[in-house]
Amino acid sequence: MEGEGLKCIGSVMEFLRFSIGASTRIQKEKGFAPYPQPQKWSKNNLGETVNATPKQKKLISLSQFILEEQLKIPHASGEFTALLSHLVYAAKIVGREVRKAGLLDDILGATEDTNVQGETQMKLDQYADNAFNQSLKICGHLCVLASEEHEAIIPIPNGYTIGKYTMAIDPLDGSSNIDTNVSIGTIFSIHQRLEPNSKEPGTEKDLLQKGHLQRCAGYIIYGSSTMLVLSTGKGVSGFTLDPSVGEFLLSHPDMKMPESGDIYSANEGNASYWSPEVQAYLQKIKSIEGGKKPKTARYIGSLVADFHRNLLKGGIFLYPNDTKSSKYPNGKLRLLYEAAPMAYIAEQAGGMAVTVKGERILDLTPKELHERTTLIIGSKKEVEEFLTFVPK
Ligand code: AHM
Ligand code: MG
Repeated sequence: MEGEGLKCIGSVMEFLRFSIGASTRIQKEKGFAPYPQPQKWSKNNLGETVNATPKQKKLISLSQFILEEQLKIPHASGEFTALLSHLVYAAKIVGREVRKAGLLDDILGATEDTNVQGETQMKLDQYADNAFNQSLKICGHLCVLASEEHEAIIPIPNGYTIGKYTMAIDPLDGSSNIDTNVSIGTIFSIHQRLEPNSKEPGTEKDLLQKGHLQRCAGYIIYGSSTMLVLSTGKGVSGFTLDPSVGEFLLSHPDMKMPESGDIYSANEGNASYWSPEVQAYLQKIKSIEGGKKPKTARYIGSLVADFHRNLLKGGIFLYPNDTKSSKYPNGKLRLLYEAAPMAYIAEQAGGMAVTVKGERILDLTPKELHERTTLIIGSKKEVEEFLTFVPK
């Protein structure tokens, strides 16, 4: 028995020796080695000997990035940095649920509730709304909160610190795509309250400020990876969630939207209900007259995903008003927590965002929390071309 055991250990050792030897041979043949290689040295243009081993990309986490940004602002209190970390915490929780949605019984599908706009609430809509609310309203840095899912403002609960910022949020944008594993997102907009030193609860007035006064705006896209794109008014940065460390890492520094682009995104099923000007514009960009190349249509139906693609590739997104239903005489998208934050990102990345009448989105003052607007947003040259169709 003992002899058998030893024989068995012997063959395992032999097998391991063979496998390691074989894998080392294969790796050598393929040009890479199983163990760290000795450092390579070369001469730089000053004739000095330097380490020529390829550098690992410097990975900056969102927290490091925000802290470094904060250091550039004299007397910054760190309040804003802390606020973002509460937002990001909730985003990670929502991202985690979105990732495993198909595996859970109680997360996909519609609830029996409708939101303030009479739209059916999906279970994941409600889940995301709760996650952001729970994390944000007690974080001590907000004086008031607004969400697409709540008719009225969400006050800070009694006993919790009242901060100097306001936040308006669409917890889960692109609801119609939730059940079909298509990219969805979260959009947020942060303003400083009107009286920054006040310790009184914030009001609706604090929220209803022009888009260009936003202190920060951004979105999280739950796509093939989870990404956070934000701007604090000094350009746009994109962070990708590394699930292995649970951190958003700077993957897209200083994002710029191409000046022009070949993509147009609109729900063209509504085209017959659009104004003659919008129809004429669409005709023009699809025209092949004089050998012109028509633009390419790409429409996901999640603003975050449609916008994100256009931010990277260049193009134009249109959600004009239509006469299809009396529900949306001024367009479907909400000014405060959809159009304005996206417009802020677009402009910070070099793009533009206007209404069908040609007004700059960031100049509009929302009159109510859930006010709707038309939205034409994208690469500068594309939006400028659209503007040539707007009646003077
Ligand atoms: P939601 O906030 O209820 O999800 O609605 C907003 C969404 C946007 O993400 C998207 O651009 C638009 O509605 C799509 O609308 P439609 O289905 O009419 O094309
Ligand atoms: Mg939405």
